[in-house]
Amino acid sequence: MKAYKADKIRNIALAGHGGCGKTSLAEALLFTSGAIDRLGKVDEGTTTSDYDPDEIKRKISINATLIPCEWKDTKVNLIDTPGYADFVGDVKGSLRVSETALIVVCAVSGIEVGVETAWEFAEEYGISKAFFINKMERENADFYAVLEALRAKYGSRVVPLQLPIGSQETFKGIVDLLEMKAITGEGNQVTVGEVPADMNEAVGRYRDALAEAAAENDDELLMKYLEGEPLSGEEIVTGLSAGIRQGKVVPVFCGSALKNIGTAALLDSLVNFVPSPADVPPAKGKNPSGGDEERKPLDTEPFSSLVFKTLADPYVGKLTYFRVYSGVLRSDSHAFNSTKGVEERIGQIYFLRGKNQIATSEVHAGDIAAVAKLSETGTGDTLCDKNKPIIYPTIEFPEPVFSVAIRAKTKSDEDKLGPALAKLVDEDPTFKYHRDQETGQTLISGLGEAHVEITVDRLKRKFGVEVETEAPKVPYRETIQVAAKAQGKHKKQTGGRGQYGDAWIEIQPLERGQGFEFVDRIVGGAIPRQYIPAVEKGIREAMERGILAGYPVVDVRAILYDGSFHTVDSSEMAFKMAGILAFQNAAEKASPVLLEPILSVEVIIPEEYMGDVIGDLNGKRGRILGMEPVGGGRQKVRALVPQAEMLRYAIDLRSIARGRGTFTTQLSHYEEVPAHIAQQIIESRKKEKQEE
Ligand SMILES: Nc1nc2c(ncn2[C@@H]2O[C@H](COP(=O)(O)OP(=O)(O)OP(=O)(O)O)[C@@H](O)[C@H]2O)c(=O)[nH]1
Ligand SMILES: [Mg+2]
Repeated sequence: MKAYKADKIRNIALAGHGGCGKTSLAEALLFTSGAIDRLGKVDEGTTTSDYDPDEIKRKISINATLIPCEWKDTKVNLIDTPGYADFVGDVKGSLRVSETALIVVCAVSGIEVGVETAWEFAEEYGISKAFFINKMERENADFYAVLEALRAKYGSRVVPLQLPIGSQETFKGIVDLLEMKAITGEGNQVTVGEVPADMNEAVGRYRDALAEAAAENDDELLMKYLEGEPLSGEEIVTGLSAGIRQGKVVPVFCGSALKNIGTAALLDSLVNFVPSPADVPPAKGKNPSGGDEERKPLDTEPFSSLVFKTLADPYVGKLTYFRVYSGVLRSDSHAFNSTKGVEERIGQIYFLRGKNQIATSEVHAGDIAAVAKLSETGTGDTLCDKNKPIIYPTIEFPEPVFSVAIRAKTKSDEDKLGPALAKLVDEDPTFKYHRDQETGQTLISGLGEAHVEITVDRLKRKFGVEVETEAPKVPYRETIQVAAKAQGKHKKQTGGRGQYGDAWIEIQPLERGQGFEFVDRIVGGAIPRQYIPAVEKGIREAMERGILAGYPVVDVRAILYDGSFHTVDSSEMAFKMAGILAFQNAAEKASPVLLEPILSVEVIIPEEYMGDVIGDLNGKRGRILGMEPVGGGRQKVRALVPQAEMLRYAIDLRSIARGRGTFTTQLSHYEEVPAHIAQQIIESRKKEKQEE
């Protein structure tokens, strides 16, 4: 593949709801453009884009995949993104480096949450948008219903450039509303003919909408239009191109990815209408001293690029995908990672098509490529010319919201686990892991159940590490409610030298969050100085072991006020034992209770789900603190909810709010567990201990 210049490149991310046909469309576009000579199928695991074994197994896209094709001397860099919400990280990264979001909508299901998400991200990045209404040949496909729903939701700037000829089983092609021609047939085997007579009314209506949208982007055209003069085809094209580039016009295309109908016309439109990297404003960033910088999309500017994806390969190493904003990068050279302030050696540069790597000697401004084995560079970093550094804003990824605990199956798995997890974090910015100090579990976290499951699969497949998963443990704690005094006496006389330690303590409850306090009130040498730290050590050890269910005891003051010793038999060891016994004896009398972590939760949902969300949180023993509108018809609900009830909230919220909700949690404080629930926790903990 030759290296293209900016004005001959189109960077287009395919986004949309899960299963709307993005991958199938990408495959059809590749086939129509002649990039591949067999049309693969998602259901057979043979597409160019879904080549990853996890994707083939599940028949869904998990990773963003780069699939360039060439059409009319233009390179169309398609990036196929996943539709399933768990993998939204790659959607963000891909849209960030594209000029256009081609949002695929199912002609049967219409606007689903994945459509809304894609639209919102595209708005956030200020890039052009276009719709492709897919599955036109399917039963119940209804182009006009979907089109009007899109116009109702996103405004009259949403205009079709095409109308379907036939529908469902009779769907056979499209009418090009600009050329006023019928284009029928499969792939690039198309016939151009007259507009069918029975479509005149619809064609007239939507051509009008098109002219209106075109006129709105050009004052001269607008005058003409308002005076009732018809606009020429050329004028409409000029007005529309400008409108699409500025995001003021959102064109709608249609077809069938499965039957490969409409793809040649779509490629024509993408080449003709959506912006090239040369059509958009210069890329903005900062220089390392904090001042503003920008780069024009020209080969003559200093090199600059943004890393939007990293793939961890156990054999080849790391593969770094980057989008060039300015200048040229050559194979076997160097680049400066301005985000981290380190120089990277650049080896062979590749254009990628699915898993196929096509070596290239250079990559130009506006294009997308990949390079292997960078040592420090991660997703979101800027790579640039060391002498002209610029730092582009990094990519913001959603925080993980769902965790499971993992346990290595064997000792050898255990040894490999740490490094493997670190590599997974490199390739997936929405994945995190950490060891919970209190429960001792290793937790892995992602955006949902499927995400976490796939990560476990990846651990095994890519790094040969097998783990078992289990529910995260809640880090309960224990405390006391009233003060109590007790003696701890450790005395043993078994031949030779004996052991003797004797301590009297009082324990008192402290405020929540105060931890542990030790007070030494020994007077007159009842316990020799050197043994007092040993008593404290014993108390601390007993607190770690717990009273009721083996959870650490917190918020206690222990006062050591009396004791006795033996000149020969006393030792540090004996006084530590005395401390342990004293605490255990006192704690039993101090009305111990179980404490649980309470999370401060914020949920953002469209207004219509507010009642259900609040009802559900109440059912989870939550306390609603308040709600407030946050714009876009959405509400933020704030609540305090026990962590034990929130372990699967990512899944619950998705079903309550049909994927339209987000939430964050943060540890707030510890509170007493209600008695009946505490009883269950204590019982199950006992069982656990017996099994150990
Ligand atoms: N009838 C019909 N089915 C289609 C069409 N396009 C895709 N499909 C089917 O829809 C299913 C999902 O297609 P994909 O191409 O994997 O959809 P996707 O949008 O890439 O899905 P995700 O990557 O998981 O979000 C597959 O069974 C396809 O065969 C189409 O035009 N018509
Ligand atoms: Mg897909």
